Amino acid sequence: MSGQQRLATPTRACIGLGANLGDPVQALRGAFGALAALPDSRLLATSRLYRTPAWGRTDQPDYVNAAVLLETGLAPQALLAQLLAIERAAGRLREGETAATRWGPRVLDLDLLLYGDRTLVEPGLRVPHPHLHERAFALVPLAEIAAAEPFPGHGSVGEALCQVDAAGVEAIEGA
Ligand code: A4P
Ligand code: MG
Repeated sequence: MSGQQRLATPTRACIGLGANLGDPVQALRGAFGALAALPDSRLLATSRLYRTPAWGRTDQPDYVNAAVLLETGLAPQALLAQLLAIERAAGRLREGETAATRWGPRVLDLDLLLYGDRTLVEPGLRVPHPHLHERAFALVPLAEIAAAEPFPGHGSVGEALCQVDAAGVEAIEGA
């Protein structure tokens, strides 16, 4: 990891992790390691792992979700490319490669939830993540490590969490 590295313009970025196929706990632990090894970046905090009911499409297994807070010198698109590469390395098959469906089951999903206090609408990238404000499975782990982070349009992460129903989102003991 690049703990000693000095970043020219570091930004605090929040990443959401999710999995509900294969061995989700192992997939998320592996992803923590991969995120800690990102170039020009430093891992500031990792949340506990949470078991969460499937959101969006409920005809699929429960998910395991978590969140990470990074300090990074990577630009948003470069960071997203790194996240997609980690997903691919974990065996994530994207649409066009399989019958993966929107909000369908996956071995590893990494979402760029927040990038500092920036709002971005670019091809293939929207920040804050467009569904973050309505997803307890993302907000509960994120608030554990980054409650005070700004969430454009919603105050802070902690304030956004107060607006959702977090029933069924439970930390996994010992994970
Ligand atoms: N993309 C745009 N903005 C972003 C961003 N901020 N972060 C683009 C990450 N990706 C972003 O991603 C499709 C494309 O979105 C990417 O290639 C990237 O260019 P995807 O992961 O295949 O997304 P999707 O399934 O088509 O839809 P969506 O809404 O993006 O899926 P999510 O948000 O990944 O949600 N229930 C529980 N309990 N826990 C979960 O983790 N996850 C999902 C999938 C559904 N239900 C869930 C969970
Ligand atoms: Mg995703």
